[in-house]
Amino acid sequence: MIKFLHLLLAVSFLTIACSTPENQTEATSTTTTNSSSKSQQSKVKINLVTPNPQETVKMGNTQLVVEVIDSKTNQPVAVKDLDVQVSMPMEGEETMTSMVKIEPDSQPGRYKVKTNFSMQGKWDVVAKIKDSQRQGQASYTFNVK
Ligand SMILES: [Cu+2]
Repeated sequence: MIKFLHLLLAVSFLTIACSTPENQTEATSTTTTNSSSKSQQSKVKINLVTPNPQETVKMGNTQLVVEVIDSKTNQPVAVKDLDVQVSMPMEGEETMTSMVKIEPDSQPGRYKVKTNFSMQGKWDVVAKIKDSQRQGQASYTFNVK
């Protein structure tokens, strides 16, 4: 819907072209049978700290906070490379994506994710760790009003 609006948004909100995530498959393989060089990798969870998914998220600039938790110790852990993709699937059009800026929060293992929900509707946020020693992925959906 609203092609003109999208055009405008593409210009003013740093919206970048649709990028299909190259690998959506989550690592579900068992770590015990991993014969590759990845045997030193440990799994992490990426939890959403704020906002509460039940909360109403408003259109525009927003900040999410995520926390990376080591699955073994259940403790927050700082990671080298957290990647977050923010997108809105559009019917009959290319998926909208938004730029993301990630900054460490005050506590180790917590990260501020700054982005822009440039339109009302459902936005998908996919967080991924690219750290060579840790592996994890999480996705959240926000119903932006
Ligand atoms: Cu849209």
